[in-house]
Amino acid sequence: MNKLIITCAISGAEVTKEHNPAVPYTIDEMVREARKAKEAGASIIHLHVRTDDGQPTQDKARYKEVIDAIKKEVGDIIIQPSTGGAVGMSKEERIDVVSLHPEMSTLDCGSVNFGGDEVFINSENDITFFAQEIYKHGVYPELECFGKMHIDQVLRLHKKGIIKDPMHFSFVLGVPGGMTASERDFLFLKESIPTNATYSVAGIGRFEFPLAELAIKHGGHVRVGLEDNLYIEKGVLASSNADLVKKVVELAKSYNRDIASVEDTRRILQLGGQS
Ligand code: KMH
Ligand code: ZN
Repeated sequence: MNKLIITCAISGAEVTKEHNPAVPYTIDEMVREARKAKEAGASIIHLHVRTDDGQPTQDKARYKEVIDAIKKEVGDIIIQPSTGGAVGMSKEERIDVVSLHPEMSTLDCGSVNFGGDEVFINSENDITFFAQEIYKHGVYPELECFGKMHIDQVLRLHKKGIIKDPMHFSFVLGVPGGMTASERDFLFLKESIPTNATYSVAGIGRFEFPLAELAIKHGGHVRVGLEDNLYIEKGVLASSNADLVKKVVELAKSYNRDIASVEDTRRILQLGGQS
């Protein structure tokens, strides 16, 4: 089977140290978590930044400081800043980071309820705006889909030439208010994307490892991290992002899947190869 790409979502915008003390806020903490995740097997770091007291921010200068520090201290690793930010941020605020020309970024492909009154808004015009800015800056988007209708949205924008090949999807499942993460859901999404596209999965909370296992079994790729899940097993907090990555590496071994290096990941995703 093809090698397994592991993305680690080290920080997120919603989880805090009150949820799990390992959630990184400061630059040193971000570097620590990125380094340990890479050593454990991650080749992509999905990144949200925070102020030192933990507030989510899309401040470009903060992103630059964190990205530069990770590159200096961790070495070669693909950094994928979020253009999702936190619920309620403006699209101008969210997109600013792509002018730093990161190798990848996320592109959120539709709106989704986040529980209670929270709605993560991505209208069709927003997605078009984000896609145009992302490609203009030579960045490779990971297409975040919280359900089947977001895949349909991607395919419509692909037809119009707004979203380009190669397409790499991320199925983010198990968000309260989004699509669940059963095997049936997973297979439905996997079969809904073009055969020449790649995909990764991100299971939220208790869905993280069951969904990872499905992707490993079916030749897909996996994202784990404290952004998505705080626990290494029921009731036991992960002591770092690396714990979660290591658990995926063990699962991959049981399915005879080797782990993709940073260079393997660039090749598999055709990074830098947008048409
Ligand atoms: N924090 C969520 C509102 C992304 O990174 O692109 C959005 C999110 C998706 O996490
Ligand atoms: Zn994110």
